[in-house]
Amino acid sequence: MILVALGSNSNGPWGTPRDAVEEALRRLNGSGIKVKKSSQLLVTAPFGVTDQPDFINAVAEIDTRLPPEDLLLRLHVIERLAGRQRTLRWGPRTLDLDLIDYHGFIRRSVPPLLPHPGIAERIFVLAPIAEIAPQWRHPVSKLTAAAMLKRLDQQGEGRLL
Ligand code: PH2
Ligand code: MG
Ligand code: MG
Repeated sequence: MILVALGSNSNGPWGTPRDAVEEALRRLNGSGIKVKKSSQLLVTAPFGVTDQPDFINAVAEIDTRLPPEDLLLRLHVIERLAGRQRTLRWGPRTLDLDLIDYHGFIRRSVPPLLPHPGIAERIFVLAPIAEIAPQWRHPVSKLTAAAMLKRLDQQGEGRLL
């Protein structure tokens, strides 16, 4: 299973954050990539740098024979088309597309790091995965998204708005 997380919290050439995430889902589909399933769009409180607007987040399950490096390049092209400027780490962005899992590959050497290193802390990634792929398990911990969400709750982390 291949999972991509989508996020946006500022207006760009495609409109509002909601518009950007919807347009990104449309653009992901095609030339060798197929969106099999996508989650609801969620409004989420900013994580990390909290002094920025709320995000719209979603996760999509895709199908492709592109290797992870090529897939990452394709994600970056869509981010650029959406007006993404690489400025502040964790700062406001018109579109962020993160490769979360690629068939359970584990790789900590070169980008894309797999699975995405931030999954366990991020409700806005785990909740959509629990929605569209309840059977999914984290490639390292082997926990489902629901189990990982439960852990986060126990740590008193934030919640969806
Ligand atoms: N992305 C970040 C930093 N913080 N917070 C939320 N709620 N959603 C995001 O997608 C997000 C974030 C860096 O990519
Ligand atoms: Mg991100
Ligand atoms: Mg990113």
